[in-house]
Amino acid sequence: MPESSPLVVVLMGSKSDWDVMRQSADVLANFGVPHECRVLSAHRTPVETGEYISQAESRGVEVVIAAAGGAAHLAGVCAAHTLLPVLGVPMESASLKGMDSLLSTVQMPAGIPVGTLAIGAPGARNAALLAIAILANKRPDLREKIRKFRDDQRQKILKETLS
Ligand code: RP5
Repeated sequence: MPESSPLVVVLMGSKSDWDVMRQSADVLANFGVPHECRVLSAHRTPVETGEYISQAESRGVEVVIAAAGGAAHLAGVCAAHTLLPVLGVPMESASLKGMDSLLSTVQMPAGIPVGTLAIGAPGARNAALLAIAILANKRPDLREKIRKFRDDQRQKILKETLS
């Protein structure tokens, strides 16, 4: 996967988020979408986060995925620094099971939207699928891949047997 011209960036507040967020990367890779994964924190690297996200559009990036846990401000800070669509993934936290992350990510003030996905792994996978759906608006090949993905998923469910 070429890392030089990513269409999607997958950011996370800590390397401790990577076990979950690699699922976003895996989905993007399966669809053949060039992407870049980085650890950047709204709190621990605020200046670098602002610089990185401010330059994303000029690098050809079209969608930002941002995951964080606890006082999860990364997606909101990214949205404040770019006109690109930002998809937020709340990470499950030890103390509050991700409810803190969910509320911190979803409760954006009107005017600066973050499209917030589910807590944890389902959110990681769906953020990638939603990013792909956004890209697919102008890429018929990607739309066909989504159609095949949905059909494969449907067939798998229909073939399930219970013993
Ligand atoms: C957030 O704090 C990260 O996104 C992570 O989910 C959480 C804990 O980070 P670590 O203390 O594990 O680095 O910024």
